[in-house]
Amino acid sequence: MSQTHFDALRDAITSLNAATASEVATKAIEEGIEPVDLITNGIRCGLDIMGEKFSNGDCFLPELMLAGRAADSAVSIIEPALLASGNDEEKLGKVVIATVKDDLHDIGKNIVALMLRSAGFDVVDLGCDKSKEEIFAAAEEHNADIVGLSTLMTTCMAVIPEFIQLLNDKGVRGNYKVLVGGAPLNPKFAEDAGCDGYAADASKCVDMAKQLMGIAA
Ligand code: B12
Repeated sequence: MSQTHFDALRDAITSLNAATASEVATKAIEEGIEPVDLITNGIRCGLDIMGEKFSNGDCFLPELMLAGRAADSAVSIIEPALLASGNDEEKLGKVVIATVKDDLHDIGKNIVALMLRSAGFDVVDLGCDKSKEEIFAAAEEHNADIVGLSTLMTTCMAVIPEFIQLLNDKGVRGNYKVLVGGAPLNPKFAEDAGCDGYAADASKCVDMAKQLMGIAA
């Protein structure tokens, strides 16, 4: 029963146990549970609970780090299954993706990159803590169709309108579609910042990226 796997994965993350998270993910994949559902209903639930505890002062940075590691270990088990179930024939477009400057949160961005690859996009993942200048240079170098920006920190959100401004200043705004996501963002923020799209999770990001490329989702 898939709910049992989701709950077990969530609990492995909230109990900070990377080995159990890997075991549960392995078993679930062997039993044919959808990789995307494991991410949404297991991993993300566990990390949301940890975020809530952190906000309430019921856990601290070391616990968040261990929960992040447990999530990473489950994602690394799920990754091959997700890629194997995807489209590796047709390239739908090139995406340069990064977490913005001063933000080290990369679990969600990595999942987004993975899902885009699985859908058939060519993805250049720059990692985290990347300045608008570094992201712009990579977009130019790789001739990107889409630039994906991620942030989980309210203090880092300003990089997004600044990046759009940089594209305008360079006279290349029309060359790129800018797609953004991460917990503190929302469609209004994205629109006000001058972005082309916002997505709340990795599946919606794939749909939005296809839409931006003029491909039916
Ligand atoms: C794990 C975690 C950490 C780990 C990160 C490990 C890692 N490698 O990423 C560590 C321990 C390093 C960490 C550190 C800190 N953290 Co932290 N962290 C979290 C936590 C618990 C989970 C984040 C996560 O991975 N979620 C799971 C993934 C799957 O979800 P996601 O990231 O939202 O991604 C999905 C969508 O948003 C979307 N998406 C994401 N990116 C993109 C990009 C695009 C283009 C698109 C379209 C979509 C998209 O799709 C993803 C997949 O579906 C959150 C709480 C929370 N509920 O989010 C706090 C949280 C983000 N952290 C927080 C804080 C405060 C910190 C610290 C400042 C703590 C401190 N005192 O030092 C530091 C900051 C370090 C830094 N400079 O970045 C706050 C941020 C508050 C705020 N709004 O600014 C949160 C919200 C906790 C809280 N409730 O207070 N953290």
